[in-house]
Amino acid sequence: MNRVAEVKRTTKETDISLSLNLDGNGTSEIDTGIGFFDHMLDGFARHGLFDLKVEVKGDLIVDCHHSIEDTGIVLGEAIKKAVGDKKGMKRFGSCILPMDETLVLCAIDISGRPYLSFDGEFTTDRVGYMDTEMVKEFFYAISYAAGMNLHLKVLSGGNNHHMIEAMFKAFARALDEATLIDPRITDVLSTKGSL
Ligand SMILES: [Mn+2]
Repeated sequence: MNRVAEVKRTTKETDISLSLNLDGNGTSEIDTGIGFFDHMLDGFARHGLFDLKVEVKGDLIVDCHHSIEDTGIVLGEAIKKAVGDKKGMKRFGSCILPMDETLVLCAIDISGRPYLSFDGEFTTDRVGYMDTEMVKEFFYAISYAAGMNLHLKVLSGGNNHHMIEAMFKAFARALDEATLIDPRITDVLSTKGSL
C-alpha cells in the first residue's frame, strides 16, 4: 500500500498543488517559479526516494516569501496526511550529510508535536532567486504543518549553495528513515499508544 497525499491550497498570495508518495522512487516534477528552490525540492524527492509533484503559482512579483513559506505548509500537510495513523512507522530518523566542505545534521521525530530547532547562518542574502532567510521559514512551516520535531544544524559550512542543499538532502534522508515501515513495529511506536 502506497502512502500518498494530495494537497491543494489557494490564497490571494499563492496557488499550490502538491502530491507526495512516501513509498515512491525519487521521481519529481517541480515548478515553483524559483529555480534554486526547484533544485532543492528535486534533491529532497530524489534522496528521500519520495515521488513529489509540486506546482506553485505565487506572487513572485512581491518576492519569494509567500511561495516558499506556503509550499512548506502544503508539504507539511501532505506529510501529515500521508503518514496517516503512523502504525508500524519508525517515527525517528536522522542523518549527517556531507557535501564537500559542508556537514549538516538533521534529526526528526514525527511525534505530532511541532518544534523547529534551526542552527545555520548564511553569508549571502540569496542563492539564485531564493532568499537564504527563507530556508528557516520553509522548515518552520513544515515542522508546524506536519506536527514534527525537526532539528537542523550546520556542523561545518562554507558555500551557501552547499549548506542549503545539504539541509534539504539531510532532511530527505531523515524523513525517509522516520517514515519507514518496520515489520517489527506492530502498532504505533509510543508508550502513549498514539502519536
Ligand atoms: Mn546544487
